[in-house]
Amino acid sequence: METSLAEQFQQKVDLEIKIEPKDWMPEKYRQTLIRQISQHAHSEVVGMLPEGNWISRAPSLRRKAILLAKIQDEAGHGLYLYSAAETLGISRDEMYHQLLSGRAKYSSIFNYPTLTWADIGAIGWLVDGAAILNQVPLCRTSFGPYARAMVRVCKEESFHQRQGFESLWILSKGTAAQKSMCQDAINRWWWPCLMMFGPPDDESPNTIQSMQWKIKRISNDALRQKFVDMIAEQVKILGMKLPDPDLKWNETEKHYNYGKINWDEFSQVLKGNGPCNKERMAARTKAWEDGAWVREAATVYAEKKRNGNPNS
Ligand code: FAQ
Repeated sequence: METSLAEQFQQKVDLEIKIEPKDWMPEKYRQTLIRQISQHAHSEVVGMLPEGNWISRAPSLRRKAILLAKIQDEAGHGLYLYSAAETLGISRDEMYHQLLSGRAKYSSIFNYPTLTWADIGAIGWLVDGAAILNQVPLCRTSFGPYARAMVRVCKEESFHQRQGFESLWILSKGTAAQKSMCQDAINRWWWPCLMMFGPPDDESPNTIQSMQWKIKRISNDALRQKFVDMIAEQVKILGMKLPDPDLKWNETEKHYNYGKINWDEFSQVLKGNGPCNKERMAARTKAWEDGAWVREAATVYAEKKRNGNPNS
C-alpha cells in the first residue's frame, strides 16, 4: 500500500504536478520541506538584523526609505514562508523554538557584520543576488505553497538587488574614500556569499534526494557557478575587483574559474562561531521575550472574542 502511494507520489512529482498540503507525501519529504522552508524563513527574519543596523545612519532620506522598505519586505518573506511551513503541520511556535534552541539553522551569511554603509549596497547586490539565483528555481519547487510564496518573494528580491547595485554604483563613482569603502565591502562579502549556496555537491547530504523530489531544482555547485558568472561581469560595470586572484574566464567551459572556498570558515559559522552568531541569536531571543506580553494579550483577546465578549 505504502509503496504504491510512494510510486504515485513520485509520478506526480515527475509530471510536474504540484504536491499540496492535504496530498499524501512521504514523511521524509514533509520533514525535508519543514527543515528547508523554516530555515529559509529564519534566514529572512535574522537577515533583517545586519541591515537594521543602518536604518538610523542611512546617508539620505531616499536611502533610508529604500532600506526601510527592503527590510519590511524581508519580514514579509519570513511570514509567507512560516505560513507555507505551517501547512505541513508544524506550528510557528515550534519553528521559533527550533531556531532559538539552535536546532534549526539560518543562512550563514547573516553572521557577518555590516561595518560601513557600503555593506548595505553589497548585501543588496551580492546577498540578494545570490538569494534570487537560488530562489528563482524554487518557484518551480514541487510543494505548491512554497512555490507560490517564492513567486512573490522573487519579484521583491529583484528590486532589492537593483537598489544594492545602484547604491554601490554611486559610491564607485564617488571620492577616493567612497571607492575604497565600496571595494572593501565587496572584498568582505564575496567569499561568504559563495558559501550561501551550501557545501559542494559531493559533500551535500540532502541534494540527491531533494532533487529527486524536485524540492531543489539546481544543485549547490551549479547555482554557485551561475552566481560567479553573473557577478564577474557586473563587477566590471562598477570598476571594482572581486577578491579572487584565480578568477579567470574559461573559454572551453564558457564559465569563470574561481579560487578555493574556505569551507573551514563555513563550518565554523554553522557551529555558531562566526563573527556575529551570538549577537544575532541574542537579538532574536530578546525579540521573543519582549513579545511575550503581545502573545499573551492576543491569546486572551481571542478567547474573549470566542466567548462573545471582546471588550470585557
Ligand atoms: N547557511 O545538504 P545541503 C536571503 C546546511 S534568504 C547555513 O546542501 P540543502 C534573503 C543545510 O541546511 C537566504 N546552513 O542542504 C535575504 C544542511 O544542514 P541541515 C536563505 C547551510 O538544504 C537577503 C547542511 O548545511 N535562503 O538571503 C547553508 O539541500 C538579504 C548540508 O547542506 C534559503 O534558505 C548556509 N548557507 O541545501 C534576506 C533558500 N548551506 O539542515 C535578508 C532555501 C547549507 O541538514 C537580506 N534553501 N547549509 O542541518 C535552500 O535552497 C537549501 O536549503 C540550501 C542548502 C541550498 C541553502
